[in-house]
Amino acid sequence: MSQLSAAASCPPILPLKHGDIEGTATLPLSDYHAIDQQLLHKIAYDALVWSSLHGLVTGDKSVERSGSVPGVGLVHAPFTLFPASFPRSHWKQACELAPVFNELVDRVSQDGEFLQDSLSRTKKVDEFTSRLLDIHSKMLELNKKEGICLGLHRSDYMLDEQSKALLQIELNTISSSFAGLGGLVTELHKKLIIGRHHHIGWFLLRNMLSHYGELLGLNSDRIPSNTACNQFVDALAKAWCEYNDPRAVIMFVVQADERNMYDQHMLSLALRERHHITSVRKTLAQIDQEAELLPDGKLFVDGQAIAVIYFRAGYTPLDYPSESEWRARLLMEKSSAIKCPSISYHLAGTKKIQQELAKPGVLERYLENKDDIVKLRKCFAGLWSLDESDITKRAIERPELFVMKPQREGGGNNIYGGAVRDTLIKLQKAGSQEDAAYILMQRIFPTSFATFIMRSGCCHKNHAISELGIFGTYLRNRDKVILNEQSGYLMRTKISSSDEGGVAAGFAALDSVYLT
Ligand code: ADP
Ligand code: HGS
Repeated sequence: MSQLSAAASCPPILPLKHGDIEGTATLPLSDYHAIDQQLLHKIAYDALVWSSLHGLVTGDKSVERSGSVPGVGLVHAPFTLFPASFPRSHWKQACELAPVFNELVDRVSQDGEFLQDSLSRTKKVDEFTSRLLDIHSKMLELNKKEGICLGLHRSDYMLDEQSKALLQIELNTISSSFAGLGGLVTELHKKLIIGRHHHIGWFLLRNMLSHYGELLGLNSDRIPSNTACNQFVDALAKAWCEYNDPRAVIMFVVQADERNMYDQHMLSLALRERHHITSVRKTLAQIDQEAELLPDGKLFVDGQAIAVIYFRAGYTPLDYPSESEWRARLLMEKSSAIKCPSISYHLAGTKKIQQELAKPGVLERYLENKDDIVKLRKCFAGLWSLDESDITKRAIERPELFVMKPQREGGGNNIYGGAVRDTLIKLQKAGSQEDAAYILMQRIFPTSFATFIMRSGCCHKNHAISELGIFGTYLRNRDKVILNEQSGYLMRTKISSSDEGGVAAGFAALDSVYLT
Protein backbone atom coordinates (compact mmCIF):
# COMPACT_ATOMS: atom_id res chain seq x y z
CA MET A 1 0.00 0.00 0.00
CA SER A 2 1.57 3.30 -0.98
CA GLN A 3 2.09 5.93 1.67
CA LEU A 4 -0.49 8.21 0.15
CA SER A 5 -3.31 5.63 0.16
CA ALA A 6 -2.24 4.62 3.69
CA ALA A 7 -2.95 8.16 4.74
CA ALA A 8 -6.50 7.86 3.38
CA SER A 9 -7.41 5.27 6.04
CA CYS A 10 -6.59 7.71 8.86
CA PRO A 11 -9.23 9.57 10.90
CA PRO A 12 -10.28 13.01 9.64
CA ILE A 13 -7.66 15.60 8.97
CA LEU A 14 -6.17 17.26 12.03
CA PRO A 15 -7.76 20.70 12.36
CA LEU A 16 -5.44 23.58 11.53
CA LYS A 17 -6.09 25.91 14.42
CA HIS A 18 -6.95 29.60 14.31
CA GLY A 19 -3.95 31.79 13.60
CA ASP A 20 -2.18 29.05 11.67
CA ILE A 21 -0.97 29.75 8.16
CA GLU A 22 -3.39 28.29 5.59
CA GLY A 23 -2.67 26.41 2.40
CA THR A 24 -0.10 23.77 1.62
CA ALA A 25 3.13 24.32 3.45
CA THR A 26 6.51 24.43 1.88
CA LEU A 27 8.73 22.34 4.06
CA PRO A 28 11.76 24.18 5.36
CA LEU A 29 13.98 21.24 4.68
CA SER A 30 13.20 19.47 1.44
CA ASP A 31 13.69 21.13 -1.94
CA TYR A 32 10.40 22.85 -1.40
CA HIS A 33 8.15 19.86 -2.10
CA ALA A 34 4.67 21.00 -1.26
CA ILE A 35 3.17 18.57 1.25
CA ASP A 36 -0.49 17.59 0.87
CA GLN A 37 -2.84 17.49 3.81
CA GLN A 38 -3.42 13.72 3.67
CA LEU A 39 0.31 12.97 3.92
CA LEU A 40 0.73 15.63 6.61
CA HIS A 41 -2.03 14.02 8.59
CA LYS A 42 -0.48 10.56 8.31
CA ILE A 43 2.84 11.89 9.53
CA ALA A 44 1.23 13.80 12.42
CA TYR A 45 -0.80 10.75 13.40
CA ASP A 46 2.28 8.49 13.45
CA ALA A 47 4.21 11.12 15.43
CA LEU A 48 1.49 11.35 18.09
CA VAL A 49 1.40 7.57 18.45
CA TRP A 50 5.19 7.43 18.65
CA SER A 51 5.35 10.16 21.31
CA SER A 52 2.83 8.42 23.56
CA LEU A 53 4.55 5.05 23.15
CA HIS A 54 8.00 6.48 23.93
CA GLY A 55 7.22 8.80 26.84
CA LEU A 56 7.53 12.10 25.00
CA VAL A 57 4.98 13.36 27.51
CA THR A 58 4.31 15.90 30.22
CA GLY A 59 2.18 15.03 33.22
CA ASP A 60 -0.33 16.97 35.20
CA LYS A 61 -2.22 16.24 38.37
CA SER A 62 -5.65 16.67 36.83
CA VAL A 63 -6.66 13.01 37.03
CA GLU A 64 -5.03 11.78 40.21
CA ARG A 65 -6.84 11.38 43.50
CA SER A 66 -4.02 11.59 46.04
CA GLY A 67 -0.96 13.85 45.95
CA SER A 68 1.54 11.05 46.22
CA VAL A 69 1.44 9.75 42.65
CA PRO A 70 3.26 11.40 39.72
CA GLY A 71 1.18 13.43 37.29
CA VAL A 72 -0.76 10.70 35.50
CA GLY A 73 -2.81 13.08 33.42
CA LEU A 74 -0.50 12.73 30.45
CA VAL A 75 -0.36 14.72 27.26
CA HIS A 76 2.36 14.61 24.62
CA ALA A 77 4.98 17.33 24.99
CA PRO A 78 4.67 19.99 22.30
CA PHE A 79 6.96 19.07 19.41
CA THR A 80 7.56 19.96 15.78
CA LEU A 81 6.84 17.43 13.05
CA PHE A 82 10.12 18.08 11.26
CA PRO A 83 13.57 19.15 12.42
CA ALA A 84 14.67 22.76 12.00
CA SER A 85 17.38 23.63 9.50
CA PHE A 86 20.62 24.79 11.04
CA PRO A 87 23.92 25.51 9.26
CA ARG A 88 26.59 22.88 9.94
CA SER A 89 29.24 25.58 10.54
CA HIS A 90 27.24 27.28 13.31
CA TRP A 91 26.33 23.89 14.81
CA LYS A 92 30.03 23.06 15.08
CA GLN A 93 30.75 26.49 16.58
CA ALA A 94 28.04 26.00 19.24
CA CYS A 95 29.31 22.50 20.14
CA GLU A 96 32.90 23.71 20.49
CA LEU A 97 31.84 26.42 22.93
CA ALA A 98 30.38 23.96 25.47
CA PRO A 99 33.62 22.91 27.26
CA VAL A 100 34.81 26.53 27.25
CA PHE A 101 31.65 27.79 28.96
CA ASN A 102 31.90 24.87 31.41
CA GLU A 103 35.41 25.96 32.39
CA LEU A 104 34.38 29.63 32.58
CA VAL A 105 31.54 28.83 35.02
CA ASP A 106 33.90 26.80 37.18
CA ARG A 107 36.54 29.55 37.26
CA VAL A 108 34.06 32.40 37.91
CA SER A 109 32.34 30.36 40.64
CA GLN A 110 35.61 30.34 42.60
CA ASP A 111 35.88 34.14 42.58
CA GLY A 112 33.50 34.89 45.45
CA GLU A 113 34.45 38.55 45.51
CA PHE A 114 33.59 39.01 41.82
CA LEU A 115 30.18 37.37 42.33
CA GLN A 116 29.40 39.48 45.42
CA ASP A 117 30.68 42.75 43.91
CA SER A 118 28.97 42.26 40.53
CA LEU A 119 25.65 41.55 42.23
CA SER A 120 26.01 44.03 45.12
CA ARG A 121 23.69 46.67 43.59
CA THR A 122 21.19 44.04 42.49
CA LYS A 123 21.22 42.72 46.05
CA LYS A 124 19.74 46.01 47.27
CA VAL A 125 16.65 45.84 45.04
CA ASP A 126 16.06 42.14 44.32
CA GLU A 127 15.03 40.09 47.37
CA PHE A 128 15.45 36.70 45.68
CA THR A 129 18.97 37.37 44.42
CA SER A 130 19.77 38.90 47.82
CA ARG A 131 18.82 35.66 49.59
CA LEU A 132 21.02 33.63 47.25
CA LEU A 133 23.90 36.04 47.91
CA ASP A 134 23.36 35.69 51.67
CA ILE A 135 23.81 31.92 51.40
CA HIS A 136 26.89 32.48 49.26
CA SER A 137 28.46 34.95 51.72
CA LYS A 138 27.71 32.55 54.58
CA MET A 139 29.77 29.93 52.74
CA LEU A 140 32.58 32.47 52.30
CA GLU A 141 32.48 33.23 56.04
CA LEU A 142 32.65 29.49 56.82
CA ASN A 143 35.45 29.24 54.25
CA LYS A 144 33.41 26.33 52.82
CA LYS A 145 35.14 24.86 49.79
CA GLU A 146 33.31 22.56 47.37
CA GLY A 147 35.86 19.78 46.81
CA ILE A 148 33.77 18.17 44.08
CA CYS A 149 31.94 20.39 41.57
CA LEU A 150 29.34 19.09 39.12
CA GLY A 151 27.87 21.27 36.37
CA LEU A 152 24.98 20.21 34.08
CA HIS A 153 24.64 23.30 31.88
CA ARG A 154 22.84 24.39 28.75
CA SER A 155 24.00 27.32 26.66
CA ASP A 156 21.21 28.69 24.44
CA TYR A 157 21.84 30.43 21.10
CA MET A 158 19.95 32.11 18.30
CA LEU A 159 21.30 32.61 14.78
CA ASP A 160 20.88 36.29 13.96
CA GLU A 161 19.46 36.53 10.42
CA GLN A 162 20.99 39.89 9.52
CA SER A 163 24.55 39.31 10.78
CA LYS A 164 24.53 35.51 10.37
CA ALA A 165 26.18 35.48 13.80
CA LEU A 166 25.54 32.73 16.36
CA LEU A 167 24.69 34.69 19.50
CA GLN A 168 24.26 33.36 23.04
CA ILE A 169 20.91 34.02 24.66
CA GLU A 170 21.98 32.80 28.09
CA LEU A 171 23.85 30.11 29.95
CA ASN A 172 21.74 27.96 32.28
CA THR A 173 23.66 26.57 35.27
CA ILE A 174 20.63 25.38 37.29
CA SER A 175 17.77 23.03 36.33
CA SER A 176 18.79 22.92 32.65
CA SER A 177 15.83 20.91 31.46
CA PHE A 178 14.93 18.67 28.55
CA ALA A 179 18.08 16.56 28.36
CA GLY A 180 15.55 13.72 28.44
CA LEU A 181 12.66 14.74 26.20
CA GLY A 182 14.92 16.64 23.81
CA GLY A 183 16.68 13.42 22.84
CA LEU A 184 13.32 11.72 22.27
CA VAL A 185 12.38 14.35 19.69
CA THR A 186 15.64 13.69 17.86
CA GLU A 187 14.72 9.99 17.83
CA LEU A 188 11.17 10.76 16.69
CA HIS A 189 12.35 12.89 13.78
CA LYS A 190 14.85 10.23 12.73
CA LYS A 191 12.19 7.49 12.93
CA LEU A 192 9.66 9.54 10.96
CA ILE A 193 12.14 9.99 8.18
CA ILE A 194 13.43 6.46 8.08
CA GLY A 195 11.47 3.35 9.10
CA ARG A 196 12.70 0.25 10.90
CA HIS A 197 15.57 -1.60 9.21
CA HIS A 198 14.95 -5.33 8.70
CA HIS A 199 17.98 -7.48 8.06
CA ILE A 200 16.25 -9.96 5.73
CA GLY A 201 15.89 -8.31 2.34
CA TRP A 202 17.14 -5.23 4.08
CA PHE A 203 17.36 -2.97 1.07
CA LEU A 204 13.95 -3.93 -0.31
CA LEU A 205 12.20 -3.68 3.08
CA ARG A 206 13.97 -0.43 3.87
CA ASN A 207 12.54 1.11 0.76
CA MET A 208 9.04 -0.08 1.56
CA LEU A 209 9.15 0.74 5.27
CA SER A 210 11.12 3.93 5.25
CA HIS A 211 8.53 6.37 6.30
CA TYR A 212 8.70 9.72 4.78
CA GLY A 213 12.32 10.47 4.04
CA GLU A 214 12.17 9.83 0.31
CA LEU A 215 8.77 11.48 -0.01
CA LEU A 216 9.99 14.62 1.66
CA GLY A 217 13.52 14.68 0.34
CA LEU A 218 14.91 14.37 3.87
CA ASN A 219 17.94 12.41 4.99
CA SER A 220 18.04 11.31 8.62
CA ASP A 221 21.84 11.33 8.61
CA ARG A 222 21.60 15.13 8.74
CA ILE A 223 19.97 14.96 12.19
CA PRO A 224 22.81 14.83 14.75
CA SER A 225 22.40 12.09 17.34
CA ASN A 226 21.42 13.41 20.75
CA THR A 227 22.96 11.70 23.78
CA ALA A 228 22.04 14.37 26.32
CA CYS A 229 20.12 12.03 28.63
CA ASN A 230 22.87 9.44 28.96
CA GLN A 231 25.62 12.04 29.22
CA PHE A 232 23.79 13.91 32.00
CA VAL A 233 23.24 10.59 33.76
CA ASP A 234 26.86 9.48 33.32
CA ALA A 235 28.03 12.82 34.79
CA LEU A 236 25.70 12.42 37.78
CA ALA A 237 26.96 8.84 38.22
CA LYS A 238 30.63 9.92 38.05
CA ALA A 239 29.94 12.54 40.73
CA TRP A 240 28.25 9.86 42.84
CA CYS A 241 31.37 7.69 42.47
CA GLU A 242 33.62 10.57 43.53
CA TYR A 243 31.54 10.97 46.69
CA ASN A 244 32.47 7.37 47.37
CA ASP A 245 29.68 6.13 49.66
CA PRO A 246 27.92 3.11 48.07
CA ARG A 247 24.88 3.50 50.35
CA ALA A 248 24.31 7.12 49.37
CA VAL A 249 21.64 8.18 46.84
CA ILE A 250 21.11 11.06 44.39
CA MET A 251 18.42 13.53 45.48
CA PHE A 252 16.36 15.38 42.88
CA VAL A 253 15.05 18.65 44.34
CA VAL A 254 11.69 19.08 42.61
CA GLN A 255 8.66 21.34 42.56
CA ALA A 256 5.46 20.05 44.18
CA ASP A 257 3.40 20.96 41.13
CA GLU A 258 5.97 19.82 38.53
CA ARG A 259 4.55 18.98 35.08
CA ASN A 260 7.84 18.15 33.39
CA MET A 261 8.46 15.20 35.70
CA TYR A 262 8.96 12.67 32.91
CA ASP A 263 11.95 14.60 31.62
CA GLN A 264 13.32 14.11 35.14
CA HIS A 265 12.17 10.48 35.52
CA MET A 266 14.02 9.61 32.31
CA LEU A 267 17.23 10.59 34.11
CA SER A 268 16.29 8.64 37.25
CA LEU A 269 15.47 5.53 35.23
CA ALA A 270 18.74 5.72 33.31
CA LEU A 271 20.66 6.20 36.60
CA ARG A 272 19.16 2.95 37.81
CA GLU A 273 19.49 1.02 34.57
CA ARG A 274 22.95 2.20 33.50
CA HIS A 275 24.57 2.62 36.91
CA HIS A 276 22.32 0.90 39.51
CA ILE A 277 22.16 4.21 41.42
CA THR A 278 19.04 5.06 43.39
CA SER A 279 17.56 8.53 43.14
CA VAL A 280 14.91 10.13 45.36
CA ARG A 281 12.62 13.11 44.74
CA LYS A 282 12.09 15.72 47.43
CA THR A 283 10.66 19.24 47.56
CA LEU A 284 12.53 21.97 49.44
CA ALA A 285 9.84 21.85 52.15
CA GLN A 286 10.26 18.08 52.56
CA ILE A 287 14.02 18.53 52.84
CA ASP A 288 13.53 21.13 55.56
CA GLN A 289 11.37 18.62 57.42
CA GLU A 290 13.43 15.46 56.85
CA ALA A 291 17.06 16.53 56.50
CA GLU A 292 19.77 15.98 59.07
CA LEU A 293 23.26 17.47 58.79
CA LEU A 294 25.91 15.56 60.76
CA PRO A 295 28.92 17.34 62.28
CA ASP A 296 31.16 15.83 59.60
CA GLY A 297 29.00 17.47 56.92
CA LYS A 298 27.24 14.32 55.79
CA LEU A 299 23.64 14.94 54.74
CA PHE A 300 20.81 12.50 55.49
CA VAL A 301 17.25 13.02 54.23
CA ASP A 302 14.52 10.75 55.53
CA GLY A 303 17.29 8.53 56.85
CA GLN A 304 19.11 8.18 53.51
CA ALA A 305 22.67 9.39 52.91
CA ILE A 306 22.78 11.94 50.08
CA ALA A 307 25.81 11.93 47.73
CA VAL A 308 24.53 14.33 45.05
CA ILE A 309 21.83 17.02 45.17
CA TYR A 310 20.43 17.70 41.68
CA PHE A 311 18.33 20.85 41.60
CA ARG A 312 15.31 20.80 39.32
CA ALA A 313 13.74 23.47 41.55
CA GLY A 314 15.11 26.41 43.53
CA TYR A 315 15.81 28.63 40.54
CA THR A 316 12.77 30.93 40.98
CA PRO A 317 11.33 32.91 43.93
CA LEU A 318 8.14 30.84 43.47
CA ASP A 319 10.08 27.87 44.87
CA TYR A 320 10.64 29.70 48.19
CA PRO A 321 7.12 30.49 49.49
CA SER A 322 8.34 30.46 53.11
CA GLU A 323 11.47 30.44 55.29
CA SER A 324 11.29 26.64 55.30
CA GLU A 325 12.57 26.40 51.72
CA TRP A 326 15.39 28.86 52.39
CA ARG A 327 16.40 26.83 55.48
CA ALA A 328 16.57 23.72 53.28
CA ARG A 329 18.71 25.49 50.65
CA LEU A 330 21.16 26.75 53.30
CA LEU A 331 21.38 23.36 55.00
CA MET A 332 22.18 21.60 51.71
CA GLU A 333 24.81 24.22 50.88
CA LYS A 334 26.51 23.62 54.24
CA SER A 335 26.66 19.87 53.63
CA SER A 336 29.44 17.91 51.95
CA ALA A 337 26.95 16.48 49.44
CA ILE A 338 27.80 17.43 45.86
CA LYS A 339 25.45 20.23 44.79
CA CYS A 340 24.41 20.51 41.15
CA PRO A 341 24.63 23.43 41.14
CA SER A 342 26.46 24.82 44.14
CA ILE A 343 25.33 28.32 45.16
CA SER A 344 28.42 29.67 43.36
CA TYR A 345 27.55 27.88 40.10
CA HIS A 346 23.97 29.12 40.49
CA LEU A 347 25.12 32.75 40.86
CA ALA A 348 27.66 32.39 38.03
CA GLY A 349 24.68 31.65 35.74
CA THR A 350 22.74 34.84 36.51
CA LYS A 351 22.08 37.33 33.71
CA LYS A 352 23.93 40.07 35.59
CA ILE A 353 27.09 37.93 35.63
CA GLN A 354 26.53 37.19 31.93
CA GLN A 355 26.52 40.93 31.33
CA GLU A 356 29.59 41.57 33.55
CA LEU A 357 31.58 38.83 31.78
CA ALA A 358 30.93 40.58 28.47
CA LYS A 359 32.85 43.67 29.65
CA PRO A 360 36.30 44.17 28.11
CA GLY A 361 39.14 42.41 29.92
CA VAL A 362 36.97 40.34 32.25
CA LEU A 363 37.28 36.98 30.50
CA GLU A 364 41.06 37.33 30.60
CA ARG A 365 40.83 37.08 34.41
CA TYR A 366 39.39 33.58 34.20
CA LEU A 367 40.71 31.89 31.08
CA GLU A 368 44.28 31.51 29.81
CA ASN A 369 43.64 30.23 26.30
CA LYS A 370 43.46 33.26 23.98
CA ASP A 371 41.63 31.31 21.27
CA ASP A 372 38.94 30.29 23.74
CA ILE A 373 38.46 33.91 24.77
CA VAL A 374 38.06 34.95 21.13
CA LYS A 375 35.54 32.14 20.58
CA LEU A 376 33.47 33.23 23.59
CA ARG A 377 33.46 36.91 22.69
CA LYS A 378 32.37 36.06 19.14
CA CYS A 379 29.06 34.67 20.46
CA PHE A 380 28.29 37.52 22.89
CA ALA A 381 25.32 39.66 21.93
CA GLY A 382 25.25 43.28 23.14
CA LEU A 383 24.89 43.22 26.93
CA TRP A 384 24.66 46.31 29.16
CA SER A 385 23.80 47.41 32.67
CA LEU A 386 21.24 50.21 32.94
CA ASP A 387 23.70 52.75 34.27
CA GLU A 388 25.14 53.15 30.79
CA SER A 389 23.14 56.25 29.86
CA ASP A 390 23.85 56.24 26.12
CA ILE A 391 22.45 52.70 25.86
CA THR A 392 19.34 53.39 27.92
CA LYS A 393 18.77 56.49 25.77
CA ARG A 394 19.02 54.37 22.62
CA ALA A 395 16.76 51.70 24.14
CA ILE A 396 14.12 54.37 24.82
CA GLU A 397 14.35 55.49 21.18
CA ARG A 398 14.40 51.95 19.69
CA PRO A 399 12.97 49.60 22.36
CA GLU A 400 12.23 46.90 19.77
CA LEU A 401 15.98 46.37 19.38
CA PHE A 402 16.41 45.38 23.02
CA VAL A 403 15.34 42.85 25.65
CA MET A 404 15.28 43.88 29.32
CA LYS A 405 15.92 41.08 31.79
CA PRO A 406 15.50 40.75 35.56
CA GLN A 407 17.64 38.20 37.43
CA ARG A 408 15.12 35.42 36.93
CA GLU A 409 15.08 31.93 35.38
CA GLY A 410 12.30 29.71 34.10
CA GLY A 411 10.87 31.84 31.31
CA GLY A 412 8.17 34.52 31.14
CA ASN A 413 10.15 37.22 32.98
CA ASN A 414 11.65 39.37 30.22
CA ILE A 415 10.51 42.77 28.98
CA TYR A 416 10.17 43.48 25.24
CA GLY A 417 9.24 46.21 22.81
CA GLY A 418 7.32 49.22 24.11
CA ALA A 419 7.41 47.88 27.66
CA VAL A 420 11.20 48.31 27.56
CA ARG A 421 10.78 52.03 26.93
CA ASP A 422 8.01 52.39 29.55
CA THR A 423 10.02 50.56 32.20
CA LEU A 424 13.20 52.54 31.52
CA ILE A 425 11.33 55.85 31.72
CA LYS A 426 9.57 54.76 34.91
CA LEU A 427 12.89 53.78 36.48
CA GLN A 428 14.49 57.05 35.45
CA LYS A 429 11.60 59.10 36.83
CA ALA A 430 11.66 57.20 40.10
CA GLY A 431 15.41 57.83 40.23
CA SER A 432 15.45 54.60 42.20
CA GLN A 433 18.17 51.98 42.44
CA GLU A 434 15.69 49.57 40.82
CA ASP A 435 17.63 49.68 37.56
CA ALA A 436 20.25 47.40 39.13
CA ALA A 437 17.71 44.56 39.06
CA TYR A 438 17.89 44.45 35.24
CA ILE A 439 20.25 44.08 32.34
CA LEU A 440 19.71 45.27 28.77
CA MET A 441 20.46 42.93 25.89
CA GLN A 442 20.57 43.31 22.13
CA ARG A 443 17.48 41.64 20.67
CA ILE A 444 18.38 38.84 18.29
CA PHE A 445 16.22 38.23 15.20
CA PRO A 446 16.57 34.69 13.85
CA THR A 447 15.24 33.66 10.44
CA SER A 448 11.60 32.73 10.51
CA PHE A 449 10.51 29.54 8.71
CA ALA A 450 7.30 27.54 8.20
CA THR A 451 6.96 24.45 10.36
CA PHE A 452 4.34 22.23 11.92
CA ILE A 453 3.92 22.28 15.68
CA MET A 454 1.99 19.51 17.41
CA ARG A 455 0.32 20.73 20.58
CA SER A 456 -2.46 18.82 22.42
CA GLY A 457 -3.00 16.61 19.39
CA CYS A 458 -3.50 19.50 16.98
CA CYS A 459 -1.23 20.34 14.09
CA HIS A 460 -0.44 24.05 13.82
CA LYS A 461 1.33 25.32 10.73
CA ASN A 462 3.18 28.47 11.80
CA HIS A 463 6.01 30.75 10.94
CA ALA A 464 8.53 29.98 13.67
CA ILE A 465 12.00 30.75 14.97
CA SER A 466 14.38 28.40 16.73
CA GLU A 467 16.76 28.51 19.66
CA LEU A 468 19.56 25.95 19.93
CA GLY A 469 20.61 24.80 23.41
CA ILE A 470 23.87 22.89 23.75
CA PHE A 471 24.24 20.82 26.93
CA GLY A 472 27.57 20.68 28.77
CA THR A 473 28.72 18.38 31.55
CA TYR A 474 31.56 19.28 33.91
CA LEU A 475 32.99 17.47 36.93
CA ARG A 476 36.06 18.49 38.95
CA ASN A 477 37.39 16.89 42.12
CA ARG A 478 39.78 19.42 43.71
CA ASP A 479 42.45 19.99 41.04
CA LYS A 480 41.45 17.07 38.84
CA VAL A 481 39.02 17.84 35.99
CA ILE A 482 37.27 14.52 35.44
CA LEU A 483 34.72 15.57 32.82
CA ASN A 484 34.33 18.56 30.54
CA GLU A 485 32.17 17.76 27.52
CA GLN A 486 29.54 18.94 25.11
CA SER A 487 26.65 16.62 25.93
CA GLY A 488 23.85 16.66 23.41
CA TYR A 489 21.42 19.40 22.54
CA LEU A 490 17.91 20.85 22.84
CA MET A 491 16.32 22.64 19.88
CA ARG A 492 13.28 24.74 20.77
CA THR A 493 11.00 26.28 18.18
CA LYS A 494 8.34 28.88 18.86
CA ILE A 495 5.95 30.88 16.68
CA SER A 496 7.84 33.92 15.52
CA SER A 497 5.27 36.34 16.92
CA SER A 498 6.01 35.17 20.47
CA ASP A 499 8.57 37.27 22.34
CA GLU A 500 9.21 34.80 25.13
CA GLY A 501 10.45 31.27 24.68
CA GLY A 502 10.31 28.28 26.90
CA VAL A 503 8.54 24.96 26.61
CA ALA A 504 7.76 24.67 30.33
CA ALA A 505 6.58 28.29 30.15
CA GLY A 506 4.19 27.24 27.36
CA PHE A 507 5.64 29.22 24.44
CA ALA A 508 7.95 26.83 22.60
CA ALA A 509 7.91 23.30 21.20
CA LEU A 510 10.62 20.69 21.33
CA ASP A 511 12.45 20.32 18.03
CA SER A 512 15.65 18.82 16.65
CA VAL A 513 18.30 19.89 14.16
CA TYR A 514 18.67 19.29 10.41
CA LEU A 515 22.18 20.24 9.33
CA THR A 516 22.34 22.16 6.07
P1 ADP B 1 14.93 32.47 31.08
O1 ADP B 1 16.19 32.25 31.84
O2 ADP B 1 13.79 32.91 31.89
O3 ADP B 1 14.60 31.32 30.13
P2 ADP B 1 16.04 33.78 28.81
O4 ADP B 1 17.08 34.82 28.90
O5 ADP B 1 16.44 32.40 28.41
O6 ADP B 1 15.21 33.76 30.17
O7 ADP B 1 14.93 34.28 27.79
C1 ADP B 1 13.74 33.55 27.65
C2 ADP B 1 13.34 33.56 26.18
O8 ADP B 1 13.26 34.90 25.72
C3 ADP B 1 14.39 32.91 25.30
O9 ADP B 1 14.13 31.49 25.24
C4 ADP B 1 14.14 33.60 23.96
O10 ADP B 1 13.03 33.00 23.31
C5 ADP B 1 13.76 35.01 24.39
N1 ADP B 1 14.97 35.87 24.41
C6 ADP B 1 15.78 36.08 25.47
N2 ADP B 1 16.78 36.92 25.15
C7 ADP B 1 16.60 37.25 23.84
C8 ADP B 1 17.30 38.09 22.90
N3 ADP B 1 18.40 38.77 23.25
N4 ADP B 1 16.82 38.19 21.64
C9 ADP B 1 15.70 37.52 21.28
N5 ADP B 1 15.00 36.70 22.10
C10 ADP B 1 15.43 36.58 23.36
C1 HGS C 1 12.10 21.32 35.17
N1 HGS C 1 9.91 22.32 35.47
C2 HGS C 1 15.16 25.82 31.35
N2 HGS C 1 14.63 25.33 33.58
O1 HGS C 1 15.98 24.95 31.08
N3 HGS C 1 14.26 26.28 30.51
C3 HGS C 1 11.97 25.35 28.59
O2 HGS C 1 11.93 20.87 34.04
O3 HGS C 1 12.89 20.87 35.99
O4 HGS C 1 11.08 25.36 29.43
O5 HGS C 1 11.91 25.81 27.45
C4 HGS C 1 11.31 22.58 35.56
C5 HGS C 1 15.10 26.41 32.72
C6 HGS C 1 14.28 25.82 29.16
C7 HGS C 1 13.31 24.73 28.99
C8 HGS C 1 11.67 23.73 34.61
C9 HGS C 1 16.48 26.86 33.16
C10 HGS C 1 13.39 25.36 34.04
O6 HGS C 1 12.58 26.23 33.77
C11 HGS C 1 13.05 24.18 34.91
S1 HGS C 1 16.37 27.53 34.78
